[in-house]
Amino acid sequence: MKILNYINGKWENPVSGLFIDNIEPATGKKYGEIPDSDRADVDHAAQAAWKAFPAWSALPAGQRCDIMFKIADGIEQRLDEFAAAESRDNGKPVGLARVMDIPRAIENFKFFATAAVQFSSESHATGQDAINYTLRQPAGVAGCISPWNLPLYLFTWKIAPALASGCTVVAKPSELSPVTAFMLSEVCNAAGLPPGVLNIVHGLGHRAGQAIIEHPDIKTISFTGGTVTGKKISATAGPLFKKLSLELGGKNPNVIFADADMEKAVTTSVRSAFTNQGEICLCGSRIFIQRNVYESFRDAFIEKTRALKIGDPTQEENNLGALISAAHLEKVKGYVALALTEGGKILTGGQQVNPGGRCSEGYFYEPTVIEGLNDNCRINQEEIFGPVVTLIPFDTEEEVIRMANGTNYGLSATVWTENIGRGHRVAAALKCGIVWINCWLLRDLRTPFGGTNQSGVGREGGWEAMRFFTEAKNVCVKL
Ligand code: TXE
Repeated sequence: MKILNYINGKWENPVSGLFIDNIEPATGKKYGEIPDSDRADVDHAAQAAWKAFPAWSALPAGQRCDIMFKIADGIEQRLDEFAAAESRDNGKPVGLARVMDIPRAIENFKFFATAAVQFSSESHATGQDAINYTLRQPAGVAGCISPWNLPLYLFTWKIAPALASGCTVVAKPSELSPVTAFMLSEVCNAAGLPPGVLNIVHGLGHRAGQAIIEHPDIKTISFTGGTVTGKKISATAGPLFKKLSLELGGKNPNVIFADADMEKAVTTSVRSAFTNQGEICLCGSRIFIQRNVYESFRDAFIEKTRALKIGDPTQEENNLGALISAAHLEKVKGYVALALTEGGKILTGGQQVNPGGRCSEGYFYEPTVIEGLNDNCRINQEEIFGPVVTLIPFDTEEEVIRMANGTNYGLSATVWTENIGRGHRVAAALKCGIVWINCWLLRDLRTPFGGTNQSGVGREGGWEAMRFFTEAKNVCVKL
């Protein structure tokens, strides 16, 4: 399957004529090729985006809204095809792609289609002398770069608000999961999105991605990916005075107090630990359990973890599919080996899985639970981004807040308690951008989304996103 760049409403080979292999995680085998784009392709895309900008930004919001609803409908009509493609490209179970990834991509377009027509700004009367009004004008051409873990979900989470605000876009999906982005270009074209409004350039991060960050005419950048890459992007974009949104990694605490509803806490904690093979920046990878319920929670958690099925992502009964790449599998294996040297004890998992048949050379790894590590060892400080969690006992609220806040990250946290006062108090004390109390990944797209410290800069979602893709201008009129 050879996919092409989508620039100025046309599908094109990369200028270099070079392509990269696309590997299927479940089989470890090549199944397609993607453009190895470079600066020349990004420049072509930026020119197309600037040419399309005047008309798109001047289009009445209601017409932008209509086209975005057509795009949402276009994805919906091909939902099963998109789900199968996402599963094959990422390794996740097809059932998960069908109920989570693709429906959320559809919702992203519908939600921001309505934002386009609701978005407004403020005015300020200065006594009897003057009236100020704030214009929120589209920023211009936006660069959107997204990762491989939730490919279409996160790709559209940036593109939708950019288009809704009147920006045009140069977007690059991850080279590890490019197929649904290519399919999106087909849907956008069929929905009548004008040429050049959305341009999709495929390729490697250090080449095509870096070219987007460096491009002098792409001044607004929205990135989701690893913290290490986020640092590189910041270093490049800073001196160029670009407007930057960074959604990066996490090492999220999941805090279980003794008074929690244990059945719900255990069931949801298994989900927050292992959904999408643990490859979600919001996964609860450090589970803190109050000491007097530690053993009962641990035993129930292990039992439910062992019931999870790992294997061929095309088989509906499997809960976990393959990790994204051979390199990532080695990274996860490396961290489990490190855990043992740091004094950890593996309670379940810890082995690579060979499902046999067509998947015998795929990248499968057991859901793994480790105890006996202190809170500041590397395993409890660094993002593993795989199906690996640690269990850590605690005694007091103060102690668990200190440990939960004890990493360089600050993305999300989960708190399980039936004491509402404690829930609010702990949520206020946790240093992160998102706290779930007695739930996980319950999402309202109007809410601010993002992290603190090394989990990122800025917020996505709702008006946060619309304001990111627009520039505020105050106009003061003397009365
Ligand atoms: O992501 P990268 P990777 C974490 C997770 C993972 C680690 C690395 O810990 O193991 O990041 O994953 C593009 N200029 N998360 O390497 O490199 C790249 O092509 C511009 C958490 O896959 O961050 C891809 O499109 N772009 C994260 C995107 O950046 C560059 C989800 C992400 O790739 C670039 C994914 C550059 N110099 C990984 N280098 C989350 N927060 O959900 C790379 N890219």
